[in-house]
Amino acid sequence: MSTLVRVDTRLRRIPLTRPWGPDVTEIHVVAVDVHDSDGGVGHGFSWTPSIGARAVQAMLDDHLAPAALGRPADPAIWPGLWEHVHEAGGGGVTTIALAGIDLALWDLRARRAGVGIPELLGRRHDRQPAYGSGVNLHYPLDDLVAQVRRWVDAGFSAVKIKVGKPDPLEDLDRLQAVRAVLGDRGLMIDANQRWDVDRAATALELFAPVDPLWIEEPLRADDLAAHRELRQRTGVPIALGENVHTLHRFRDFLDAGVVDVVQPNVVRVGGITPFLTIADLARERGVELAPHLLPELSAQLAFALPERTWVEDVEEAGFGDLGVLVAPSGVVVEDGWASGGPALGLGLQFTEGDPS
Ligand code: SMN
Ligand code: MG
Repeated sequence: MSTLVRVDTRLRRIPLTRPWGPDVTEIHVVAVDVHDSDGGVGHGFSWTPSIGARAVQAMLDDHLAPAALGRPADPAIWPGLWEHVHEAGGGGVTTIALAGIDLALWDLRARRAGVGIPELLGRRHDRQPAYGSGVNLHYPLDDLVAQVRRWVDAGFSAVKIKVGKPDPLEDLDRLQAVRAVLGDRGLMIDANQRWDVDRAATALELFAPVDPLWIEEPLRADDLAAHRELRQRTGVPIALGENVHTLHRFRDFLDAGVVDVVQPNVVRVGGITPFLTIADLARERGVELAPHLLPELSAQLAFALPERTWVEDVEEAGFGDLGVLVAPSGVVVEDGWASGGPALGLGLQFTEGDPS
């Protein structure tokens, strides 16, 4: 087995075509290249939309890269690297940074095998269903309705919009306008941790006429006790996981029986290696999995999972759409389905761009 001889990182600031909020005009990627003793190179990345990109890069440069050198160039080094940085937190900056190396090692492995990631993992689907999604709480109602029309015209069978306005009656107005455009297509709603238990229970009762498929992150993702309480007060399926960083914490939520759809973000949990373990755990517990965001990567994993898995397609947020990839990933979202995949490796190599 070859060993790691070099790890390079590069921070990229990526302007968004349309801001995700008044203060979110760009997102951040730390491109990570690993080099092994046989001259192989793997390309991975860490991603953090608005908070902590320089901290992630420092975690990689100061701690993960030095600890990785000399170890086998294989994703099996994940537990040792996690242990190494755990003092700084079991999840968060540590796992986001670790994902950069893990993804690069999977890329290297797939390139060596001469296949794309879905084939390396064992492809089981040519396509998986995709839903249209937008960071749109700040959109005026007309813009929101126009966005939902675009998704309907593009052939999506389900869409997700934000809720969590100070007045839930305003959310209800927006939801009713969206429902009128959607007909009986699926409507997921996402509160991005904005409510407490009382507000969540009240809002969900109010929203019953629009029949949401799931409520995503109704409460602070750290607060398991609050989720237990909300579970008693609503019948709306609960989705969460984009702010849960470890297998252990996913297990807590699953064992408490408070989650219907788990949504690990492959980068935030530390890469493909832990993502697959979390997917196994969800399957064991009979709970649906819907990977968070990063469609060009999440779709590749969904193609290799046994179950039908939603792929989230956030408008104007794919790396290809944002023009930062050396070559297209090969993942295509069309007529409400994700299909395709890279011919070789992960297919997500970032252009040089401006140094920070
Ligand atoms: C979301 C989170 C982070 C970045 C973009 C979008 C959102 C989602 O919560 O679930 O899509
Ligand atoms: Mg969300």
